[in-house]
Amino acid sequence: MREKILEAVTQAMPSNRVVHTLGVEETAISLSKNFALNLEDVQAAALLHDIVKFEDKNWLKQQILDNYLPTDLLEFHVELWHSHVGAVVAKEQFGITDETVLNAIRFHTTGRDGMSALEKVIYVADLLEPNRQFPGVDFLREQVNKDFHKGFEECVVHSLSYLIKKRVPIYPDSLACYNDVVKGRKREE
Ligand code: DGI
Ligand code: FE
Ligand code: FE
Repeated sequence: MREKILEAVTQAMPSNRVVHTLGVEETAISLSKNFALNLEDVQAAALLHDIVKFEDKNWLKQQILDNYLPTDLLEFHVELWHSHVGAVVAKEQFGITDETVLNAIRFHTTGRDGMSALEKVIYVADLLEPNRQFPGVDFLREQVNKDFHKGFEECVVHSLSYLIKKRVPIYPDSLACYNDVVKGRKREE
């Protein structure tokens, strides 16, 4: 299964983004040691998370409409579309039926209220995989390695602060994710 997915990933994106995807896999596997997660689930979610990121904008839009995905996505930046459409493709083209894996793909860009352990692992791995470089990334890596829950909170705060600084509209799930973490809930089990 991993080989089949990896071949599709290689076809679907430029080589630097394949490197990003493999970095997410490696980081997600390492982070998953904080939880009792199934290795194949972690690999499938990590390798497929950006599977449609480089598809045409109109195709993505059509997938949102055809599959009854939340249409409010269309009022937000196109960057938010690939995660929801990616979950559909993971199910239809790769036969992934486990909702935990599909949700990790679906919510990897925004997060959401009440994220599962796998959702958090993929969200954090996407932000902190070894090829990511931005001011503060090493601090976030340290935090996550010291205490995953605290580190996850720092990652969410970083992402929201970045969006606010850029003054881009924030999707409701991103806000719900932020509110959830600052309320200090731990519902990943
Ligand atoms: O696909 P990747 O580049 O690996 O990373 P991603 O899927 O986490 O994020 C893609 C982009 O989406 C990233 O630049 C931040 C942006 N983003 C995340 N949440 C929101 C958002 N953009 C807007 N406008 N609103 C959001 O709520
Ligand atoms: Fe993504
Ligand atoms: Fe990614």
